[in-house]
Amino acid sequence: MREAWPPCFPRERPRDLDPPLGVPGAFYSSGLFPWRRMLPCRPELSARMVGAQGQYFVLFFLLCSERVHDQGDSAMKGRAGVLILAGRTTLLRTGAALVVLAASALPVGRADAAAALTDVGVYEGFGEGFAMAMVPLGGTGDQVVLGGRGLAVLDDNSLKTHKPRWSYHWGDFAVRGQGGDNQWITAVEPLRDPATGRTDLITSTSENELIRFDGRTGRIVWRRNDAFLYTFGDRLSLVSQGEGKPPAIVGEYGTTAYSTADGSPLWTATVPDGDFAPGWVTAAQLSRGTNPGVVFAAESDCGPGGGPDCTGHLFAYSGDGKRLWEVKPGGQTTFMVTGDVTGDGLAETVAGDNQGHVAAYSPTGELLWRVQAGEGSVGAVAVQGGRVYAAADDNVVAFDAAGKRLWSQPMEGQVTKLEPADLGKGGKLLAAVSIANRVSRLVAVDPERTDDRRTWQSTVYGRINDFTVGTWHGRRVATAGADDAVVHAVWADSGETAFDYLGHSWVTGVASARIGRTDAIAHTDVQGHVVLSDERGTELWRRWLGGDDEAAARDVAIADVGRDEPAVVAAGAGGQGGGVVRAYDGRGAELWTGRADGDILELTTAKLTASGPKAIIGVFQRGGSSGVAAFDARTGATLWEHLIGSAGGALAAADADGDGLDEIAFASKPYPPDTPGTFALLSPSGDVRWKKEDGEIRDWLTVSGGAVIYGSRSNSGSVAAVSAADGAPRWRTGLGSKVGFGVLVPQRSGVAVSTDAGEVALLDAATGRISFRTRIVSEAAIAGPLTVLPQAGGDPVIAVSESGGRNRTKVHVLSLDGRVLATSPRFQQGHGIDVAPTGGGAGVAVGAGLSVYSYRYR
Ligand SMILES: [Ca+2]
Ligand SMILES: [Ca+2]
Repeated sequence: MREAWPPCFPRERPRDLDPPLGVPGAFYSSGLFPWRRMLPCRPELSARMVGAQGQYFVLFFLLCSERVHDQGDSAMKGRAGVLILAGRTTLLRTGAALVVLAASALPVGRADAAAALTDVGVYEGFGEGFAMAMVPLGGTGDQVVLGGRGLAVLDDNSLKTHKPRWSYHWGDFAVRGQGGDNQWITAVEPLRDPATGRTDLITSTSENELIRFDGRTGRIVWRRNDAFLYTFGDRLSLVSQGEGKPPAIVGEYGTTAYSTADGSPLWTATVPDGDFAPGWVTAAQLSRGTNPGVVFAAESDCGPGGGPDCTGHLFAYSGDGKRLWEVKPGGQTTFMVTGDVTGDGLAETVAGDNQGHVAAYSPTGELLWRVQAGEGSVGAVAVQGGRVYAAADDNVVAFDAAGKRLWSQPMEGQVTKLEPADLGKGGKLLAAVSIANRVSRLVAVDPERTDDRRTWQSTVYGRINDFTVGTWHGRRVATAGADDAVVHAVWADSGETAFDYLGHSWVTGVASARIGRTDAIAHTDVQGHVVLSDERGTELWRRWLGGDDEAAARDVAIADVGRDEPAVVAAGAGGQGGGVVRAYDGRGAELWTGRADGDILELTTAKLTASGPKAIIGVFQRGGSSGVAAFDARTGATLWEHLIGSAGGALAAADADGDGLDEIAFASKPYPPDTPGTFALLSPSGDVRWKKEDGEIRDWLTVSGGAVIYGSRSNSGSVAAVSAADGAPRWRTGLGSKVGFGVLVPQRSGVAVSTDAGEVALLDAATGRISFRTRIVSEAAIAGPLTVLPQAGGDPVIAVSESGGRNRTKVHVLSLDGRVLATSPRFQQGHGIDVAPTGGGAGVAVGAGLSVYSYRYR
């Protein structure tokens, strides 16, 4: 029983809120973010705005979480009073009286020691790849490091099972609210320790952390949480400290070098006097021997766009912290690299600016040359084999060591990353090119060719954040992390797909059934993926539901489609404003595809004919309208489709009049606000039996005993019932806060509901009388989606997930008389989105944030 996505998400979500990095600079010139002023023209600008990222993701999350509970509902107005949740204190205001209760004084259910919910497994999500590395970390085989919303080390087995070799999330933080799916690994740098022979990982994070992980086990060697480095897109450097000494760490926007041995600060560079902020930072071989240097770029605050008079500083330090030189390059630095241009073994500093210039400086800071690469901002610079390559105006331009222009290669879009790369026959340069919103390409360039120097291109439906080149099964491979939440690996010589790995994004729906000999869990995500896994989280198969870059999967059901075994039926946005519903067999083979005239938000099944399997029913939405579509379960053919409501929608199907066929209850939300929503009952043939339009917000529906029962957001949250015959009101029971989820409990002729006040209640379906009311959540979380687990030889139990935004959550199992029988051991990350019984009622699967967790109940 789940609420559909609200109208604002994601179809009507503003395009510039697309998560996370494929964002045009315009979004950042909105005045929200101070960082933009330092970075007016960088094409990879958004990738570098940690401050912006933080705010941005909060925004994104809020949109996402609306499915579970509307933000701003923390104060819940009602007829009887106002319940305000503020920290650990609850203010209960009734009439003129204000009663203050400590949260700990509220009754909270206690788990029964005889029963338990135990961890079975998790299908882990890591979100978008921000930082990629390929490095052997121990053990056998090649490995890929995925730095996203967490860290995953992937090997050959990971491609078969989806299980990382090891992984890290922030879930073990002691601070509530840091749930792990709103934090990012921003850079990954392998560190080989000659003393132990071990390769570890130095990582920076969006939480101002530097963390050193043991590469073999993932154990944290050390962590510091005050390293203010803004290194999105993998911009950390290691600086040699001389023979026998561990290297130092420097990273962009930082001026401090940290020890790789223990994370301690070693030295801090002084930014030039005036209103300058540090930006680019990179290690550089500026002198002979084992003590190289670090080059910093600092920019003045010139406001948006920079302007021709705006200038910054380039300045260099020795690796042990002594100031070497400083220059004012003119223009505002938009990219900087160091590398040997002249062939003498020492590094030149090459910087691009917002006026299209590229300048090269000697290891001692003298200007060698300054040339024009284009009219617009220089988006990327690379140094390789005595040449300088610069990206500007959608071209890559090559210069020789003296700054003479050699050639210009059109790239079809903005180059967001350009690096030297050993691609074998593929060439020597690899570029990420942004083609359109959510479409980019990985492009191999061979500088030695004479006509079109692009040897291959590989398209990604997302923005490429980072890429790296390494070896996989003895062959060169390029792996890219992108905001489609997939790690794309292509063979470096041909550009053909080597493999991909689903980093995974927001879970949107969970369903479960025994398919073949497996207790399988199907789930969908907001990027359009449909995944079948076992209870341990081992991936059996995954498919992409979508047909273009707008694809999103919203819901999944397991249904009888007239074959020997049930099918996985998933639905969502199919692109170009249309919706798609697709059935797969137990091995992932596509059985049929159905289409709807809008994004399909939610699925159920309904018996519409006397014989044959139940039809597949979906709520679909197009613009500000929504409706119901019925599909033949054998073929996917549309049986009927009615656009009858305003946006959004909730759905339930059951035989309300006792004739053996199912009626379909439908409710849409008042949208825009103050526009009436629709509440209707449809006959099996899709005709409207009755329909009313009012301002009541119905979060979920169910049908029982000739009544349509729903959770209402009005009257401070109530559960109400109307007659299925004519829609006439039957009963209404106030619960004092939003009743976000509800599920039928046929064994008690009741409906179990969960509330934003953290309660689970069971109401009689005929009268609305409350038979129990149990508080399960003692902190700021709310009670989330719930389901009924059948128990062999006895009453079923109710499983409910807490659902507290970024607060970490648990799963509870309650008896039908409201006793808490068991509580899950694991704190999940993020918010509970959907639950499904597994193993014939022996367990429960919970979609929460980026991951799907599985528990067994005994
Ligand atoms: Ca040189
Ligand atoms: Ca009926």
